[in-house]
Amino acid sequence: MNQHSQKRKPIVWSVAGSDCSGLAGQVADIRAIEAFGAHPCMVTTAVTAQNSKKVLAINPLSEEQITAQFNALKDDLPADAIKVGLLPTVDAINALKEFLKEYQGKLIVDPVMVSSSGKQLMDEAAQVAFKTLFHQIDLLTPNIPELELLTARKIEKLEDIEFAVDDILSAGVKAVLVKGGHADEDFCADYFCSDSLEQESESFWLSSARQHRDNTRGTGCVLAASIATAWALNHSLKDAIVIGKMQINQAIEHGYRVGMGKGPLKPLQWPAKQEYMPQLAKSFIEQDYAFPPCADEKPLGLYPVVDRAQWLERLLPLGISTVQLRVKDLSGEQLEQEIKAAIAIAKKYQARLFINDYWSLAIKHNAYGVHLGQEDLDGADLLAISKAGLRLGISTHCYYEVARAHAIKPSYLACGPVYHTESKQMPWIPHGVENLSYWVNTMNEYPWVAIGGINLQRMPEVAATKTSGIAMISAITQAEDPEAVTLQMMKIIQEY
Ligand code: 3NM
Repeated sequence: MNQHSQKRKPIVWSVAGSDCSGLAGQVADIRAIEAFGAHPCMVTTAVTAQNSKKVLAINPLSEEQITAQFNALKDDLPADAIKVGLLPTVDAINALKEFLKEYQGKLIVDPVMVSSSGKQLMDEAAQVAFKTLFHQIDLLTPNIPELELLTARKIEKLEDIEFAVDDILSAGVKAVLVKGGHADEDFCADYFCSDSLEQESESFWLSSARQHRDNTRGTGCVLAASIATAWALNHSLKDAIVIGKMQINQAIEHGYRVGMGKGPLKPLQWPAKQEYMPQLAKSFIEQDYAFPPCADEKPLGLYPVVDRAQWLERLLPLGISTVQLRVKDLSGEQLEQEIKAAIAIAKKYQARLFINDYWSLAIKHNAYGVHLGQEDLDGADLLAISKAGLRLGISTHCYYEVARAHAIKPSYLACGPVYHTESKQMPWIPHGVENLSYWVNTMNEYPWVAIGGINLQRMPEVAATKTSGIAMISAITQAEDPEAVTLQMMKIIQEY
C-alpha cells in the first residue's frame, strides 16, 4: 500500500446511474464497495426510474452536471479505483474522458448497454463514442450480448468469445472479463484475457457451480464493483477477479425478494467459504482429476523439506511422518538414485514422502506423492500422476493460485510464505498467521501445509491455526542440533 492509502480507507468511485428501486446501479455498487470496507463515492450519470419489473426512464444528466461531481470529488476524495457502469449519452462519455485526462489510476468498466428486460440503456451515438475510451480501460466486463454489440460479432461457440475478446484487446482495452462465458446448465464460466496489464498476456476460465436462484438483480454491478474494491485494496487484478467471483457466489446465495419481480443479490463481508471459491483453468475443458487423500487418518504434522535422502535416516526415526525431498542441484543418474534412496527409506519408516517437482521419477519409483509449485503445473502430466495413484500437494500464494489449485483438487494445499524466508526467492509479501488461518478455515475440505520462515519460536502460533502440516527447511537443516529441534517442534504440535 502507498502511504496515502494506509492512512485512510481506500476510496472507490461508482460512475453509474442511480436506481430508485435499490436493486442495481449505484445502490448495488455501494453495497459491494462497503462490504469490503472501502468508502464509496458516486458520480451519477443518469437518474433512472425503474422497479423490479422494468426500466421506465433513464433521465441522463448533462455533461456539466456530471463534470461538477468529478470536480467536487477529485481533490478531496481521490479514487483508489473507479468502477464505471451506465454511460447513457455522449455527454456522459465526454465528462468521463475529460476527467480521465488527469486520472491515471485503476479503471474498471462494466458496459451497461441493454437492461435485462431488453431496454436500450445507451443511445446509438454513445455506443460509438464509448469505444474512444477503450485505451484507458484496465478491465472491461461485458456479458455475451454486450460483447456481441461491442464487436458486431455473433457469439455461438467458445472460439467466438476468444475472437471477440481479441478484437477488444486490439482496440486498446488492457484486459477483458466476459461474464457467464458459457450458458451451461450446471456451471457458470467467465473468460479472462489480458494483453499487457500487470503481466504478460494471459487467459483463463473461471467457473463455479451455477446457483439456480431468482434474486440476481445487480450481478454485473456487484461483480465489477467488488473487483474494483479488491484491486483498490492492493490485491493484484487477477486476485481481485477471483475475489469478485467469490463475492458474487456469496451475494447470490443471500439474494432476497422484495418487489414483484427479481430481487437483488446481497454482497456481504469478505467471502470465507470453500463453496464460494471458483475453479480457475487455462482451458475451458478441464480434466477431472482425482488424487488420493493424504491426511485422513492423521494430520501431516511436522513436515521437513530436505535436499538429500540421508536426512530421512536422521529424521524419520524421530517419528516424523511426512517429509519432502526437494533436490535442486542434481540431475541424471545422481538425481534418480537420490529419489530412489529416499523412497526406500520412507517406505521402511512408513512415512509420507513427497517428491518435489520430479513427478515422472516419482511415478517411476512409486513414491507416496508429488509436490508441485504453480510454475511446475503447466509442464506436469497431472493425469499421469493421478492415474498412478500418487498424492499431489500444490503450493499457493494468493487467491488466483488457490483457485487454480482448486480446479485440480490436490491431496493438500500449501500456503506460503507465512513469514519471511531466506530459503527461496519469491515476490510474495509474507501472509502472517491471520491469512494462514483464513485459508485453513475457508478452504476447509483440504488439508493445509504452512511453509516459509517457520521455526521453533513461531511454532505455537502456527500450530494454533490447526493447519494439518507445518513445513520448513532451514529451521531443521541449519540447526546446530537438527534432531533436538525437530523433537521440540513435534512436541509443540502435539499440544495443539
Ligand atoms: N516454498 P524455510 S517458502 C520451499 O511459500 C518454500 O511456497 C515456499 O524454507 C512457499 O523454512 C519455502 O527455510 C522455503 O523458510 C521454506
